[in-house]
Amino acid sequence: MKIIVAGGDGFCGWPTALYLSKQGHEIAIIDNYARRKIDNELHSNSLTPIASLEERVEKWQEITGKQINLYEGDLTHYDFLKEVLKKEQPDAFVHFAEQRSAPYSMIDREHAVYTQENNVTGTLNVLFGIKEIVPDCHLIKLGTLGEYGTPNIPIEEGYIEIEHQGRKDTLPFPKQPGSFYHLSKVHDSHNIMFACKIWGIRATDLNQGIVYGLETDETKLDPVLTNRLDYDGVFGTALNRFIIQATVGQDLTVYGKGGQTRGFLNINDTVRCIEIAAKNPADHGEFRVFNQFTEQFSVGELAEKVQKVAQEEGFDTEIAHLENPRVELEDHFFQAVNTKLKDLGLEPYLLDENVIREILKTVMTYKERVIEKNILPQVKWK
Ligand code: NAD
Ligand code: USQ
Repeated sequence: MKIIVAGGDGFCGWPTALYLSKQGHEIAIIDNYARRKIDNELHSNSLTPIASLEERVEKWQEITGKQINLYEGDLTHYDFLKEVLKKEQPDAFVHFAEQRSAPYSMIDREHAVYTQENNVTGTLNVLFGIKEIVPDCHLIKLGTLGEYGTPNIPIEEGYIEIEHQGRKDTLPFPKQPGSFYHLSKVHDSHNIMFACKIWGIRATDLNQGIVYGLETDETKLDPVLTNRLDYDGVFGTALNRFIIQATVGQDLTVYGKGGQTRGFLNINDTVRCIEIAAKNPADHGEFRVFNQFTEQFSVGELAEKVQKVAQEEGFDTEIAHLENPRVELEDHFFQAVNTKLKDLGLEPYLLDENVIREILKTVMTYKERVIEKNILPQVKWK
């Protein structure tokens, strides 16, 4: 298949591009390097040193003989996007290219506006581009499990059957997102659903949980192929962040009570889920939703798991319950359905102590790169 990976310089996109290339698909990456620029803005860095995208792609070709086409540009620039679509004629468009940090979107008005303009406009352009240039192309869009929030009922995959005043219908599952970033994904989902209905576009919305880990078989082939890894209070995510905190001797930062429960998956499952979606495209006019996570944990539970492994490895690791910078439930019901990807063949990598230990050993080799003052959360929701 010919597949465009938009956001292919990022944490999920880079290993996905390599994995799909290894499986024999023809890959083109679009990226505007916004994430690297945000590192400069925040005076932060990836824990791992990351080569330029040109160097990464050259190294991949040197090792495997496989070519990945590169397009430096912004999805919000429609003329640029149209040219790429005309040239590549993709069968699938994998869309990772968004501002993905909830805290970044909550810094101030400018950051909220940037997040929603970047994400919503980029996705609208992709929809119009598919309609005008490649109407058979399957859009595989990264949404987020947080679109649903934390309702007091089980979360279905996209739709729920409702009986109301004696009548029944299957309707989109209610959305109660917890940041301007998560809201941007809800707006995207609505726009995609509408475009499928009116133009017959085929789309899969992957409501992905929090991704942990960093390396895949492909990124491990050479240091130039190493993936980025975020740990700071703005882009670092639970679990990866806890593991890195343990290696530099900082307390694990559980916000509030720590009963916040989320869906999680290993980066090795992210790349496989994308291939499964690509190989099993949605029908024309179908807006298909998969909940892309493999297990659910509370952040308190994760901190305890990391503490145990870190202590076994000789670290003196404590858990700190910080005042929660976010507005969210800290103790709640959470039960989300995740059967559709498994029905299509996903065999999950589950989290155990050895997985945590392996990530911990990898991150230990880079711990001198940690800018410690960036670890504590600075952005508040209120
Ligand atoms: P990331 O920030 O590491 O990568 C995103 C990439 O997209 C970056 O390289 C950035 O430069 C690029 N980009 C952003 N806006 C762009 C634009 N307008 N035009 C072109 N390129 C642009 O993020 P990630 O962690 O790899 O996440 C990828 C996607 O998966 C995001 O949409 C995110 O919302 C979603 N997701 C991520 C996680 C996670 O835990 N990391 C979980 C669920 C969903
Ligand atoms: N949390 C802590 N301590 C920390 C960091 C986070 O207790 O040091 C808590 C947060 O308060 C929150 C939960 O852990 O309750 C998750 O926070 P996170 O920063 O790990 O993840 P989140 O902000 O939800 O965003 C991440 C990605 C985003 C993706 C989302 C999937 O950055 O791109 O969409 O995970 S989900 O959470 O399922 O919506």
